[in-house]
Amino acid sequence: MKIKKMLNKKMPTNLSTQTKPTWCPGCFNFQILAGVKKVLEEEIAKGKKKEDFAIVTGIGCHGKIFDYLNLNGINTLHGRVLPACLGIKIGNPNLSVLGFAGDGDAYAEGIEHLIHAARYNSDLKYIVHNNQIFALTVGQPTPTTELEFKDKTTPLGVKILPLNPIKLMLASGASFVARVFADVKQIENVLKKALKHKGFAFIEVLQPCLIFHPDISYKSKIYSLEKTGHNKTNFEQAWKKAEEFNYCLKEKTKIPTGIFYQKERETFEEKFPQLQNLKKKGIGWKDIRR
Ligand SMILES: Cc1ncc(C[n+]2csc(CCOP(=O)(O)OP(=O)(O)O)c2C)c(N)n1
Ligand SMILES: [Mg+2]
Repeated sequence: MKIKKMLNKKMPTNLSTQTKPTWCPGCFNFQILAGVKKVLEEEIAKGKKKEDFAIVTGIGCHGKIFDYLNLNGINTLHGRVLPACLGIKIGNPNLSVLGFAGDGDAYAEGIEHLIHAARYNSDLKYIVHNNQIFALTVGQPTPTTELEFKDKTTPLGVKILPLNPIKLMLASGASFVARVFADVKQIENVLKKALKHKGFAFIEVLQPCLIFHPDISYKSKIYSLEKTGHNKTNFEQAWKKAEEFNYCLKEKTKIPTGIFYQKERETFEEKFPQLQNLKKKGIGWKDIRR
């Protein structure tokens, strides 16, 4: 009787793998991994199956998360996380698809996909590990590196104002736009809401790179939008909040975190009846080919 009770009780599924992480000790990627794992393990404990999820990662330090999460997916080409996510979603719209990209991946090589993913509003969750640097290739500036940052490839310092991805996402029609600091609790909180959101959810994670972009003063500069009574359905308010941080850290900089904007609208999948049929039947691409 006792054993039966134990078997009936849903145990949280462990999404860990045997692979030993090769991230630097103390890397903020560990925080992202822990937050994502916790949320997905909870989803599985509540009744979802491991097979209901698919992950896609890019190339870079962030991309190693693929090896540390025991889930199906693709470790794709640099900059091509979103097309791979969309392909998986079209193939099987019943899957919950999560993409992980670096800032180089998302805002340099893959920027064109990001704009269209926001427009399409496919039901994908996209997490950008923004350490403001191409970390795996040892620290060259990306489109969100701050002014005057110097490295061997840019000895005179960055002279071009960084891209503001929050504004880009708002302007491109994203239905869920958020930013968090790389802290387990913040990631958990926003990812849970993103999973409930029907449509494209963009989550930028501000993440110091301890080796090539080690400024950790973010932590003292961030504040929670939720606590200021921010109205996330108000586009103008979201835009104003997005303008507060231009990705250059100064003494008085304040960085808003949390959900800037959320408004559901028809998804990419809803626009296509053939995808709706697949969804109802609960089948994937293998079944269509038969
Ligand atoms: C098409 C292509 N261009 C360049 C590279 C070289 N490359 C590998 S990792 C990397 C840096 C990745 O930076 P980012 O996406 O920010 O990830 P991070 O390492 O910072 O997590 C680059 C440029 C590549 N693998 N493929
Ligand atoms: Mg990076």
